[in-house]
Amino acid sequence: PPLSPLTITFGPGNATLEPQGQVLTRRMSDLEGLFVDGHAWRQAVVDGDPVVYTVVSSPVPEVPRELPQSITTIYPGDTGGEFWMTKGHQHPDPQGEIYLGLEGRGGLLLFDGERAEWLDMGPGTIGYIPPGWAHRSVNVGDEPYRFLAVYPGSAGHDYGWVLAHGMGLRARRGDATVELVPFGAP
Ligand code: M6P
Ligand code: ZN
Repeated sequence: PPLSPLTITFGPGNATLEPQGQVLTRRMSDLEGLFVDGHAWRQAVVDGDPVVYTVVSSPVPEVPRELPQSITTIYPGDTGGEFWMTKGHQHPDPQGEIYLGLEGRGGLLLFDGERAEWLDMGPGTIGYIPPGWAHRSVNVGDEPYRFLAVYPGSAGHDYGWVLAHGMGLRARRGDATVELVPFGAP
């Protein structure tokens, strides 16, 4: 049954949504095959398998016609110089999505199979993901990077698409700022 109208509030530090639905924790071991430096990835798994990001959802379910939301927190760090990031996905049912930056410094990497785009994200930035663009978020700062996502409940998550096609670019730790390099570069 559809949900009744409700309010949802940000928890302390914009870290959670209240009421809260599911909480997803992604550790380094969940990100196999995503960092270009596979040796650094494996070493990080052996060295404590850190939490790379969490996703806290509101109670609105991922079902057609509903409009679920979630807060993703990506912790700061890099693996082999590549900034910590989400797995990234494509929507099997191509539909748009919006991200609202809440805390920290991040980036939104978008790839449609040919063109790659990078959007700088921070508190108050709305990043728009058009239908058909795979998306990955990256923490490019020294603090947790948090954003709110709002997306159609029927959009779904295709992670295999990113493994097959890549994301066009990678975000590496540069001298002063983020360095974007071609996806296949070491
Ligand atoms: C955002 C939304 C979610 C997504 C999450 C983590 O909160 O886009 O749908 O699950 O980021 O990203 P990923 O699923 O790529 O790990
Ligand atoms: Zn999405």
